[in-house]
Amino acid sequence: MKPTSRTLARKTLTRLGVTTILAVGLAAPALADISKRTITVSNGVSETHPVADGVEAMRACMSERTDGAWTLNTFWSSSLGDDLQATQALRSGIQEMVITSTSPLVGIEPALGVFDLPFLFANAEEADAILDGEFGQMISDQLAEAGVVNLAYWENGFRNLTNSVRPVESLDDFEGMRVRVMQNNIFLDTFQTLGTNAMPMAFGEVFTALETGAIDAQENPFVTIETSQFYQVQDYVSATRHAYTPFMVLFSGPIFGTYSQEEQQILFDCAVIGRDVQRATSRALSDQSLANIQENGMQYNELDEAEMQRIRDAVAPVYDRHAATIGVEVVDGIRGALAELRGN
Ligand code: KDG
Repeated sequence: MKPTSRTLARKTLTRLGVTTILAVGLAAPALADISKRTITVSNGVSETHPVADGVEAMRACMSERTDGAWTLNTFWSSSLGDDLQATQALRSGIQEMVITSTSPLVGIEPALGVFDLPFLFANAEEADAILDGEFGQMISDQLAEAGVVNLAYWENGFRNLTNSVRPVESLDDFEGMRVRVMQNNIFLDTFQTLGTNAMPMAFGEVFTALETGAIDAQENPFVTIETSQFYQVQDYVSATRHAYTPFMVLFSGPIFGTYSQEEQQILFDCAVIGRDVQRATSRALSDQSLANIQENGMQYNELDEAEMQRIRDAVAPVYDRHAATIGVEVVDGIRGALAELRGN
C-alpha cells in the first residue's frame, strides 16, 4: 500500500525529530557547558607585533572549540591602560584578559622579578624549558593567589638597548645616559649599576619621551623596537641581550571562576595554541626587524665578548641584592633549574 502524504509527513517529522534530538543530545553536553561569551583582551604593543599572530591563532581555536559561541575583542597599544592597570582590571573582574610583560607586575607578585634578573637566560630554548616547565607552573600557581590565571607564557623576548647619544660598545658607554626602564626595581638597579640615569616609565609613554628628548634611551626586543617605530626617535641600537622578558596571557580570576570546566580548559588549550604561533613568529621576525630598523636609519653594533663579560660582572650583584624581595627559594629554584638544564 502506497503511504499517504500524512504517513510520509509523520515519517519525515519522526526522522527530523530523531535527528534533532540526536543533534541536540550530542551537542547538549557541549552547549550545556559552553555559554555565549565576549572576551576582551588588551596589550601594550601595536597590532603589527607578533602578539597579534598569537591572538589570531587563539581566536581561531576559541571559535572552533565553542562553535562560534565566543567573541574575542582586541585592544592594542595600551588603549585600555598599561600592563599594570589592565591586570588590576582583571583582578576586579571588569576585564577578561591581558597579554602583559611580567616586569610591571612585581608589585602584585614579587616572585615575577626573577625574570628581570640580568642575563638570566642564555637563549630562547632555556626560557621555554623553564617557563613551560615546573618552575613556570610554580609562578603561575602563585599568581592564582593574586586573582589572575596565567593561561600561558608567550614571548616578549631578549632586550637590547637603543639610544640617541652614542653607540654603546663598552660598559663605560652607558655612563650618564637617561634610560627608560620598566617600572621595576630590578631593572632600575641594573641600569643604575651600569652607570645610567635610569627612569621608570610605562611603555605607552616611551615614544613621546624619546621624541621630546625627555629620555635618551630605552631597551626592548628588536621586534618591539620596530613595531613601536622607535627607529623614528632613536639613532643607535646595541645587541646587549641583557634580559629576556616573558609575556603572560592572564585571565581574570573572578571571571574564570564563572566558566565551566570545559570552558576553562578551552582557555588554556587555545592560549597554548597561540603561544606556539606567537613565539615562532617573534623568532622568525627578529632578524627581519633588526634589518628593518637599520634600513630606517638606526646604527647597529654588537659588543665584543670582553666588554660583555665586564657588563655581566658589573650587574651580577643585582641577584643577591634582590633575592630577598623576589624570594630566596625562587632565585635558588631557577638557578637550580638552569644548572640542571645546562648539565652543570
Ligand atoms: O603590554 C606589553 C608591553 O607593555 C611590553 O612591551 C612591555 O617590554 C615592555 C616594556 O618595555 O614595557
